[in-house]
Amino acid sequence: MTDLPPTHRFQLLDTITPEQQAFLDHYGFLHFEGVAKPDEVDMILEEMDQLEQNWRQEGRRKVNGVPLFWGRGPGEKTWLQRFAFSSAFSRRIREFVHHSRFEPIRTLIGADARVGDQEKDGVVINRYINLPGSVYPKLGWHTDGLRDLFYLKMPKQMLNVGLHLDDCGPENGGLRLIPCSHSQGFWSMCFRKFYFVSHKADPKEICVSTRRGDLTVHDGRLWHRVAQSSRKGLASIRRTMYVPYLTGPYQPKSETSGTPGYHFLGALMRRWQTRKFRPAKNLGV
Ligand SMILES: O=C(O)CCC(=O)C(=O)O
Ligand SMILES: [Fe+2]
Repeated sequence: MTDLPPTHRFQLLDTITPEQQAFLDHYGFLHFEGVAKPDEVDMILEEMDQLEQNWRQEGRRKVNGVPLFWGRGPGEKTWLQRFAFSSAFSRRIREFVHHSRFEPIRTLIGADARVGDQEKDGVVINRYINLPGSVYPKLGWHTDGLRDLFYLKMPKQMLNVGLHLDDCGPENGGLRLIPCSHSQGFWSMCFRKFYFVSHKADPKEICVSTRRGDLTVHDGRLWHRVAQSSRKGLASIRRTMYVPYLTGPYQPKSETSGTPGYHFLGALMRRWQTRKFRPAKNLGV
């Protein structure tokens, strides 16, 4: 149990404190303030621009079998809205995600946990924008654990670690989650919401208002969504970087790896979402 309200923000120290552990056990998530410094966030944003430029030149649609989400952005060019395996292609991002300050987060997941630079979807960077043609203005209700089923595994307890690269208050959409929903059992995890299709606000949800550089950790069984911004265009940009910490056998992906099943579902849904807007053939997957 914890006496703290679900909107409480912690400082990341050398270890996870008993208070932080109790908060995570109870609510299913933790929010740490100012974990990345402003120049580190700038560095990640620069690396993203470089990766986008390289992949656009190569005409890349997938990395290690995982689709890149090309959509429309503020300019004329197609705009990359989901970067997979970013740390495998950027030395500076790789060095950052392996920094010793994340040790308490890593050991929270397991004494032998590792950053999955080459596994699952790698270190993913999401770039949301609200404008016509955006393939990623929002993300419907889901738990991250159920994705494991597509990897033909029962969902294990897993924690999802996200670095927030923009200031984002409720008016800009952002992360909404239902505190304590991680402990409601398998039935609720499967059927409480219509996976990825439902976007409706829940009376029990809270908005995770973030500042640039904040870190959140959420239990993979927790129900969450990303709300659409009430702003339009450039002012609605929201960027997040998710770092997979994995345990168990090492299962690296390569360019010959197949596309995970849930990405076919996602591609269909993005097409549906952007059906009225088809400016170029090379959008989507
Ligand atoms: O962008 C976010 O904060 C959440 C993204 C998310 O839930 C996901 O990719 O599974
Ligand atoms: Fe998620």
